[in-house]
Amino acid sequence: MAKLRSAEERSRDPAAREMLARAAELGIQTAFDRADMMAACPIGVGSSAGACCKNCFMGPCRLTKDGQVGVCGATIETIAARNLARSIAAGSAAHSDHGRDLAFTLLATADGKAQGYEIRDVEKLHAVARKFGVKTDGRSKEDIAREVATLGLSMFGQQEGELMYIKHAPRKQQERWRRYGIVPRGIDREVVEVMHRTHMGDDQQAEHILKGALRCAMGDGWGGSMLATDFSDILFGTPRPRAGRVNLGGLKGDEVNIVIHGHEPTLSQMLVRAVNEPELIEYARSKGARGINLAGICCTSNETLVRQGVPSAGNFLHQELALITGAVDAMIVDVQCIMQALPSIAGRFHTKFITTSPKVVIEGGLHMEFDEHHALDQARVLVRTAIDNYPNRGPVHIPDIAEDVIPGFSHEYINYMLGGSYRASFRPLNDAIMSGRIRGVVADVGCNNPRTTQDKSHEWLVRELLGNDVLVVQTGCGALAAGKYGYLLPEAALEAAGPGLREVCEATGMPPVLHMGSCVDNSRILTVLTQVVAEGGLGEDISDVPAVGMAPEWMSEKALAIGAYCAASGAYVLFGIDSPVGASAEVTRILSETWGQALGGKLEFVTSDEEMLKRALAHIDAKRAALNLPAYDAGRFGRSGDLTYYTRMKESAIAG
Ligand code: SF4
Ligand code: MSK
Repeated sequence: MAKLRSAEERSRDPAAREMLARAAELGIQTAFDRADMMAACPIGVGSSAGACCKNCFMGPCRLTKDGQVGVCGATIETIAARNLARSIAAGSAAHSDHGRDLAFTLLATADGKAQGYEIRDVEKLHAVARKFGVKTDGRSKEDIAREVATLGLSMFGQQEGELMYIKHAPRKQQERWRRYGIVPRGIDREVVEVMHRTHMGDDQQAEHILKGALRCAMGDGWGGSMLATDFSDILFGTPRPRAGRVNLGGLKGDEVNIVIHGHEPTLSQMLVRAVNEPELIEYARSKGARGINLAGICCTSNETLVRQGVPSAGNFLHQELALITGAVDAMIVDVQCIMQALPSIAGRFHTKFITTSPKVVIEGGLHMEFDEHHALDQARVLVRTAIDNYPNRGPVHIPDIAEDVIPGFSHEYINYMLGGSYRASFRPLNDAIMSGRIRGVVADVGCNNPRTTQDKSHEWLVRELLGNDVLVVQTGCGALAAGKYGYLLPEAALEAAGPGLREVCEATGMPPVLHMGSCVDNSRILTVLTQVVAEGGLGEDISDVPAVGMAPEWMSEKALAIGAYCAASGAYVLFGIDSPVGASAEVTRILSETWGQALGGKLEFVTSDEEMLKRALAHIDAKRAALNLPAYDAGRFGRSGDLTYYTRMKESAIAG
């Protein structure tokens, strides 16, 4: 019988531990239980395992012995590379399809056919239009948006040439991409080509297969995801810092709780509007509730947290726990990261579990299909459904645990924040890195995974990085994890940051960890790095910058797509948990050495947090040395600002 872990072993989060105890009391199984009871299939994970191919029906072929090949003769290198490539293609498809839907919504909005939507950020529309080469002078915002949306949509079906975002990357990196043959021609084309190349009897050389995967991932990072971020900002506003709260304590015992979960901001933005309508608030009161409380899970949560400060009920592994509070009157889901276990847990309570995407129907859920042409009316119906369900609530158990957060650091806001309105620029950030006040930058992103302790790696790595004067930027469930432990507040700099980083945070008032948005918003990190390079002093391309990306608790194929496009863009990327290509030393070598030589970036899988930290800091220090920057020395800083003032006061008081 499998050993079940204790609540402490399952999660770092006290709210999750409390809810796991509640789940046990109620006899409800969660992903944490299922992960304990179902050992991960050893074929295909880790260096001591093997590889499994099921790409044709002569198999499935399990390769577990040295030199063994599949029925068709496929080697372990081919199989490991093909499996990774297919995952990257699936992840790229998910992000990019999200972008496509936003392009359709922008087009419908420009045509006046998307009820409730408007072009909120005209400045961003103009910025994107300039990038796309669309004229803006003398034209209405609708006219510009129509052309921008049409061009955006054309990127999906583009067959030849280069995606237009490519030319906005650092020039040297563009040249590397062209030399290595990984510039995406069209978003959909690259996904299709990976699926073709990995079909039985096609591409059978590991490096070549992986080149196709990189090209596909590039179509995500510098295509679908970037477009999703840009178009979301145009429609819903570019994020800027605002107050919010993260964790299950954001649910309210005496209000109608509606939890939105998934990834797309389209419907959730209309729900934000509907829950604030006086008539619906009055209707909720008529049912005995004090009001309506909207809260999020996963990246739909990130989208509304960074734009409107809508509370987040938590990250990926909180989706079941939120339902177990018994306080959720409706959980409304769109796409991605939605566990099939949810309808049956909802069924244990009064909760209505509602699917809304034409692409996602889940057995046992109520399907109310979303159509952006009638979005506001649909949002109102959904809110009414939740309100009508409020009187059916049974006993509730909500942990009294939630942390204040300040999220919303778009690259536009970082630019403004550092330079101020007189001199908006990345210069202060570059200067802080060059002087060594900031040792480097780490992007800690990605999921939770029930095979490890929830949030433990995110929390430990963020704490250690801050203590080492590393500025941390975050997206996705990693950002929500940091929020739960107080790192998304300016005060965290006083408690956790090293002396140099603390000085920078004190001077600007920024938190030492910047929450930049959802999973598709990893494209914002590419933009920040591009602007850092353009600002000067930190090299000629992203690979020169003392920066690292990491996903210590990853689980989704989208994470692999992100890791691949970041590595292609020149970043050193570290993934935790275990390696999906560990069976092939050759594929492991290609991701690190071959990509490193060709692109300046690499992808490595490590199983220990300590090793991840060690490699990240070593990389940052090596990049500093290559740029002839002063070696990192924590002792040089902390002699200015409030801290020094108080330290000197204290020292002089001691000296008498
Ligand atoms: Fe086996 Fe080759 Fe078919 Fe894969 S493609 S299942 S290795 S026979
Ligand atoms: S939601 S992809 S669990 S980060 Fe973007 Fe979280 Fe990973 Fe889904």
